[in-house]
Amino acid sequence: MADSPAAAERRSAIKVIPAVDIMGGKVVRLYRGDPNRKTVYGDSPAEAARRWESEGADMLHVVDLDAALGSGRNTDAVRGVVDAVSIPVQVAGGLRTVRAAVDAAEAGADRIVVGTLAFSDKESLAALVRELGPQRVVVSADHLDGRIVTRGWQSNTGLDMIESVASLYREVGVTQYLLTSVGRDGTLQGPDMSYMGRACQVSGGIDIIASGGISHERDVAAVREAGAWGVILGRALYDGKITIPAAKRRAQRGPSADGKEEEGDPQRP
Ligand code: AMZ
Repeated sequence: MADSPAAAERRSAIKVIPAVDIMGGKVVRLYRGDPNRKTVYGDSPAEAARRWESEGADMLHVVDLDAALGSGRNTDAVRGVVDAVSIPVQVAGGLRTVRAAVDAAEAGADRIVVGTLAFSDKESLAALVRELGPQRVVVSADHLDGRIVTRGWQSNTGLDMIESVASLYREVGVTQYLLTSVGRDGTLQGPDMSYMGRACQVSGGIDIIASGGISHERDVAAVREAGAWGVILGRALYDGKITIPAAKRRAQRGPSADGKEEEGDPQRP
């Protein structure tokens, strides 16, 4: 579907969004969401958040992994991130009731990300959208080969991801989506362009944040070209394979950004 001029303008530079995933109070990355394949990157989520802000991040994506997996909560650490930075922060993981999500918003989260609630309780999702407004509610469409997974990615709902996004847009008025390719997450294999592109085609009225597999700045240009509104940087950022300034350059549309695209691009392994 063609963008309106306003939507095209809005999409001129996509948002570069580092992830701060928290487990046991520490900053971690998982491999394909597997809690047994965890890399610890630091003891202080707030410190990581301040670093990404100082390097130019547009906003932050904070995930309470223990809450998403049902193994605890990192409420203070999440609050520490929200309080540490002045850029917008979206908070994810374990927000499974309207009350919990609204509480997180009232504690300072600019946007609330819900996965399990969105795909198990449409009424509550609608209530949340009414309460906070569509700009502050992000549905996490985490998928394995196009099927929605929930509950820390341990449960495959069998729901078709593209159809689900389309129906939540039409029926509930959700306009913000995080699209995580679970099979790519933490693998540095590059984004899943096929599902990404299809999700971006659902409607010009929705914003898609691409997540999972981003390994190089050229991946940022690829998801931008597919129509994404934003991109999550995870393991590649923590491993130093990508920097925020480089990602931001590729996040811009236009010849000056694209003209440099081939410079120094190593082959992905
Ligand atoms: O890595 C995982 N196993 C994982 C993860 N990163 N499981 C869930 N999540 C994230 C989702 C989403 O942002 O990408 O947690 C959020 C969803 O949590 P919930 O509790 O709303 O389903």
